[in-house]
Amino acid sequence: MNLTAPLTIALSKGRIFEQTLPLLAHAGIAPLDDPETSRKLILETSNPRVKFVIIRASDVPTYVQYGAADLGVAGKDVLLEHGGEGLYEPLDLGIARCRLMVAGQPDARPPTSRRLRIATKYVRSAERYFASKGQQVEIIKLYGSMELAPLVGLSDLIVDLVESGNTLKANGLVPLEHIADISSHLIVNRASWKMKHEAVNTLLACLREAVGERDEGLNPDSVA
Ligand code: PRT
Ligand code: MG
Repeated sequence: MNLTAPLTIALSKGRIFEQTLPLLAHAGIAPLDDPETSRKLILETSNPRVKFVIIRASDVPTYVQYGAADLGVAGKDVLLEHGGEGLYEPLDLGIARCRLMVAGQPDARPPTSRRLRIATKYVRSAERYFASKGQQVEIIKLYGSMELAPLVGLSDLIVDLVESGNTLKANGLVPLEHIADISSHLIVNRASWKMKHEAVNTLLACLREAVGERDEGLNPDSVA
């Protein structure tokens, strides 16, 4: 793929990196190092005009917002918390799928003398969700292991991502309410979108095609 400008793409290690690679491969872009074994935070790729920066999943929108990366891949959960300022979200990559849910103990009764306590990393999404139901709640911000909170009496409920449901089950919790379906999106810095429009568009078109072909392969009607 011939690009008219250099592009920096922000990615996080783990599932987003692994599931974005096949899509980038469609554009002929492959990393020259494996981020799981290399300590490098900037990775060169098979396209000399493209490099990856490897950062925490929740930092991806910030890097792209400030133009430290032209593009990035971020979960909708992370984008909802970030707010999306300075970003375009032109393509749902349909990867790293899960659901944002309310969960709790199966037998828990709501408190009578205080507001419901919700432990979560997803403060904005949780606030918005309970406000939309007209429910006054107390949100307790955590950075991880939300499943523990109801077990030790820190909160009544949690708001967390659920994929297989195994993590909830292992901790005696059940999914209670569905807030949103989550997948990862391609995000683009607004200035890069204008200044590097041709290069960004070339890559975007290629990724859109890769997503389309993958989803066609998933559609049983398309099987000859
Ligand atoms: O780990 P770190 O704090 O660095 O960041 P992160 O957890 O945000 O990054 P990462 O790589 O774990 O997740 C990146 C993105 O993947 C998230 O922002 C989501 O959009 C998406 N994703 C998809 C998930 C899951 N599935 C998922 N299952 N992110 C996290 N989980 C966790 C979930 O929080 C829970 O603890 O897995 C557990 C539930 O999984 P099940 O299968 O037991 O239900
Ligand atoms: Mg994680």
